[in-house]
Formats: sequence, C-alpha cells, structure tokens
Amino acid sequence: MIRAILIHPDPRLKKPCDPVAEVTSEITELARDMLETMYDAPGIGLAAPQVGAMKRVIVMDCIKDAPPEPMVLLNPQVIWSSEDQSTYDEGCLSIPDQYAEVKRPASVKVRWMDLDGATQERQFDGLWATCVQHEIDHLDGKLFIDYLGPLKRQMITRKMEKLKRERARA
Ligand code: K2U
Ligand code: ZN
Repeated sequence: MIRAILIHPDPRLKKPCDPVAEVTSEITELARDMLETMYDAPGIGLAAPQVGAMKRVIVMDCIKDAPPEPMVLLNPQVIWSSEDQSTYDEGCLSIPDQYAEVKRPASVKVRWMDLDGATQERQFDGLWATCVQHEIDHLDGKLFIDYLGPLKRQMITRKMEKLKRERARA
C-alpha cells in the first residue's frame, strides 16, 4: 500500500535508523510499500524513515532505458568512494519543490543485503551514485539541506513549516 511521506522538519527524519537483523515478512512488506510509494510520488529513490519506518532499508529504481529495475537494499553501506566529485541539483520527497546543488563522490561501491538475505556489492555511477548516497544519508538522519549554508537551510525549513501549516488546515 502507498504510505504517507513525512515532510521536513520531522524528528524521525533526523534519527539514525536501526539495522535489519533478518528478512522478515514485515521487512518484505515494508519494501513493497516503499516501492509502490516511490513510483506513486514519483521518485527514483526512497528511504524507510521517509515513511516513518526507522529501519535501514532503501529502495531505488535505476531506470535507464531498459525496463524498470526495482532495487531493495537492506543495511546498505558505502565501502569505496571515488576521488572525483559530481554536483547534482538535488531534491527530496520529504522537502517538496526545493532544489539545491550538492557535491558528492561521482562513483561509490555499496555493499548490502538483499531480500533473499544474500550479500550484494555493486558500483554506482552518475545519477545513481547521487541517489544511493542521498538515500543512505536518510538512514543516518542526514538531509541534502544539511550540506547547504545555514541561511539557505533555514529558508527551506521555514518554507516547509509553512507548507505543513497549510496542509494541516486543508
Ligand atoms: O530520497 C528521496 O527523497 C527521493 C529523491 C532521491 C534523489 C534525490 C536527489 C537526486 C537523485 C535522487 C528524489 O526526490 S527522487 C525524484 C527525482 C527524480 C529524478 C531525478 C532526481 C530526483
Ligand atoms: Zn530524500
């Protein structure tokens, strides 16, 4: 089912998430709901804390030109980052309609556990490197606005507080 996406500021978006000990039916259901929620948004990535689940689970769909390739990464960790950096105008489903340039390593190697409990390792480049780093940051309670200066971050936070007040009234 589609779950509600939390909007910044929200304490759950700042808390570090708990590792997944084993692949239970609850984890499998969470991953399915996260993929459905991501496609509905639409987005190309989503982290569990964004739907209020404080678990180290992220989903991504590295849509290239091929058919959709939904990925579920449990306990993802970056095990290598390139020296080269790339800059991307990032957004976030928890900070709607706000974009800012963020510089990150251009390529990363990530190790994770998949829904079969198997360990996977893969190098991500381009937009997918940006996306997987953006999602893993979410698991550590870090948002892309944390890379901005204090004034810009505060301006965006104020806009989100206004948006939440308006949504509460609607
Ligand atoms: O985690 C999220 O909030 C979903 C993010 C993931 C993302 C952020 C920045 C750069 C790449 C991915 C996005 O809102 S998904 C929406 C999107 C779609 C296409 C390209 C960039 C972002
Ligand atoms: Zn995000």
